[in-house]
Amino acid sequence: MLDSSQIKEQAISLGFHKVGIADAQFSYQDDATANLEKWLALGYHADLTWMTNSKRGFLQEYMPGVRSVICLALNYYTGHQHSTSEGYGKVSRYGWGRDYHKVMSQKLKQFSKWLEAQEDGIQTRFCVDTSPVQDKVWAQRAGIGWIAKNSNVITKDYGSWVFLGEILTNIPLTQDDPSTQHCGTCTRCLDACPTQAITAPFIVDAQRCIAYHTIENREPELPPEIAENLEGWIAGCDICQDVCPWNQRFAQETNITDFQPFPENISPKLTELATISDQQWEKRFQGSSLRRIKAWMLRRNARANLKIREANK
Ligand code: B12
Ligand code: SF4
Ligand code: SF4
Repeated sequence: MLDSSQIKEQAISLGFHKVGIADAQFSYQDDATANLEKWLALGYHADLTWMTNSKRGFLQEYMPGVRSVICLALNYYTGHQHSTSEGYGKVSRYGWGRDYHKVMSQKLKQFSKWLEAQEDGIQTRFCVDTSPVQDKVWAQRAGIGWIAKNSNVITKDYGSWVFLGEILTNIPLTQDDPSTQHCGTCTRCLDACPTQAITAPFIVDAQRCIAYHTIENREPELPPEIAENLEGWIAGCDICQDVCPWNQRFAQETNITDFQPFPENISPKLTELATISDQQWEKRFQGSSLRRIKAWMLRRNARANLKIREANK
């Protein structure tokens, strides 16, 4: 039988920064499924209707016969800092470099092929972000890190600057111990969130979150209570991670060159983005995860920042 340690060695040799294994049986109705249902009932998913896919709480529905979940993480921290200069916008770190879905999928695909070649009958399915799978919940169960009060998974080696993915497989494997929680009495992220989107420890309401509004909101204008509190963000928001003591102490520069920022993404000029044409956008964001923010949304986000800065002068 294939050994878990062989699998972990292969993951590290493919360039993953962390790997852990969870037993897929965890997916039967438990706290995480119940929490997801409560979160959805409160409407905290805003317009993200794909979050209601019933498979998300039941892994067996997504991959019948799944026995193990191999969880993987890629460190994306690059050491650059967000601009605080007047007239410049802020892009969250996840969006600085090449699209992480592409970078991680490529590695996951290679890993799956290797795994399937080890023994007859091994089946795999890989996921990163877009599948109806709770990436953070599985990462916590596999010992990668804990779901923190800001709702991100924090690792002891890299802080929360990690992207998460999984390989689901039909083979039984030795599982790791789940991570324990290390937020303690800290509340820095809750206190720092400018829109009070962390409604209680561990719970984020997307309707109040700047990341949701700058990336996912498809309305022509942002709600006033969000627009007034953008603080320069035009693509995502890193505030609740930047203030986290774990990130301040344990972030490490990544060795993945694809995650180094496209130079124009670190401190984009707000007036440039407010008038960016569809053609300019097409050229500028090739291969970037910021493509999810269409040209008109980027113009909207930049204009909202300029408007509030003008009003506050
Ligand atoms: C929907 C989504 C969003 C939404 C909602 C955020 C959220 N916290 O759910 C929005 C658009 C706002 C968002 C923003 C961001 N996202 Co996002 N997002 C997701 C997605 C697709 C699903 C997350 C999910 O399942 N949410 C549902 C809730 C219920 O789950 P949860 O937050 O894990 O909550 C758990 C507990 O906290 C608790 N709990 C939660 N609600 C409740 C309610 C009650 C009553 C109780 C008792 C308990 C409880 O139970 C849950 C399970 O046990 C995942 C990818 C994936 N497929 O998993 C990426 C993902 C979470 N996002 C990611 C990132 C990077 C971000 C941003 C940092 C991007 C940015 N810089 O702008 C921000 C962070 C905002 C924040 N503080 O959470 C990464 C996180 C990596 C990491 N280290 O954790 C993920 C994992 C993508 C990836 N594959 O790497 N995201
Ligand atoms: S990403 Fe920004 S708006 Fe969303 S919870 Fe964190 S600090 Fe609040
Ligand atoms: S800022 Fe404090 S409470 Fe928030 S995630 Fe970090 S350690 Fe946890």
